[in-house]
Amino acid sequence: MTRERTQVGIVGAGPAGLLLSHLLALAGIDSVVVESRSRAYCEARQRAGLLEEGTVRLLRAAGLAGRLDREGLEHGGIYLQFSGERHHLDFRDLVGRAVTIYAQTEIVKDLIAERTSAGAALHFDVSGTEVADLGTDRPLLRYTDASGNRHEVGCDVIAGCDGFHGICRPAMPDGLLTVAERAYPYAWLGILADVPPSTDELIYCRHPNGFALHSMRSPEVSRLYLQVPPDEDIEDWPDDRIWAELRHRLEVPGWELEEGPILEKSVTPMRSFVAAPMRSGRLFLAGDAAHIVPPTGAKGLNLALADVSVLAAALIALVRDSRSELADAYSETCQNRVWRATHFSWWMTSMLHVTPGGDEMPDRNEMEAQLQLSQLRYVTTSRAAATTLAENYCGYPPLC
Ligand code: RFL
Ligand code: PHB
Repeated sequence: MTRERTQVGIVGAGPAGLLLSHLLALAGIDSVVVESRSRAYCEARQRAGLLEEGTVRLLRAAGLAGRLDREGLEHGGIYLQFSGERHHLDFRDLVGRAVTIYAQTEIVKDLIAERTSAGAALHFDVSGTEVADLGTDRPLLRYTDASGNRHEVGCDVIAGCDGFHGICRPAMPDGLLTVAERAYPYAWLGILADVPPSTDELIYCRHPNGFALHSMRSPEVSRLYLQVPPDEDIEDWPDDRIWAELRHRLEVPGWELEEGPILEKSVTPMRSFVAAPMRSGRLFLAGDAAHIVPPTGAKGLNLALADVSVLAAALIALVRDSRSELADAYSETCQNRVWRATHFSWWMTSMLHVTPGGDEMPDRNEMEAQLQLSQLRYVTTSRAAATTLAENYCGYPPLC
């Protein structure tokens, strides 16, 4: 076993762990990041695509926005579609803000490139990650590297940035965490397609067959989603069926959906999950390790990076200046934003998805449909309601 020392041990090289390592380095604090997947896997994993303005500013302030500023697509609003009509919500007019399309894969690539060129301790393909002695002021991070050598890193603090299925949340003391959770009776089938987007801004669509979303990755590549049952087998969705269903749900008179080769497809179940507190002694959780939202509000990545901006400031004060006020306030500071995003994501999800099983319960189905349509008409005709959606979609409270 090789014994080492660092100031902050970071589990997970997703957007949260990588950005934390970078922000700490800017303040002269060293960290060790361990990641169970390969670098290639982390850089290719298809996930989020939409950044709030505050997230873009955070990345810019951290010196990470060179490519984002060149390649990101700024959107001043979204389309909401229902009953065969497409309505535009203009965020610039409503709240004076915009959002940016820039894929999570690209943020991860930018961060890995920066960390690697800075000579950071960033270890991919590790196994057997463990955290121990969390109640002491010298917690331990253990892992086996890609060559099979076991390491033990003595840390001042450990940051659990290891996603929903990681090891850090389960390592919190028994009985400490309060968990709020909701699983939804549907999933998203997502595709990445080699075809220019058929829209200038994202289309969120409620259809009797279920939700559909037209998003994008670049002027050349489209990203689209369909609501499907939670246990759906991707094998039941050959490419022709996917395009036919997307055409059907997204149809409006005078508009055509361009089709192209499907580069990737997958099914993602949806859940809301919030664990608190996000800290126990010298272990801090950030991002999906502490909370998950359904993707309808495009909040998961933004929340993860917002956590990290709060956590970086708290750890700099704690580790460099021996001041604990920000660390003591960390969980509560984050939870305010987390719950706002959790509510907004649940609300958008409930307004746009169709609960399965309606054939057996036509009254319930009719009630759900009419409530959704009423809410959608309200949001697209009342400036007050549209402003509420815009303010939340663009990020509330604004990050900086
Ligand atoms: P991640 O990205 O899951 O990274 C955690 C990392 O930890 C590693 N790991 C371990 N490493 C070492 N040892 C262990 N024992 C480990 N266990 C796990 C994992 O391999 C992984 O690399 O969490 P992080 O950094 O908190 O980032 C969160 C975001 O990835 C997530 O919230 C978003 O992708 C959610 N999301 C969206 N968020 C948005 O803000 N806007 C969007 O438009 C958006 N769209 C989406 C989404 C998520 C989706 N899926 C697939 C869940 C669309 C989809 C379809
Ligand atoms: C995406 O582009 O992947 C995306 C955009 C908006 C969402 C969810 C996902 O609400």
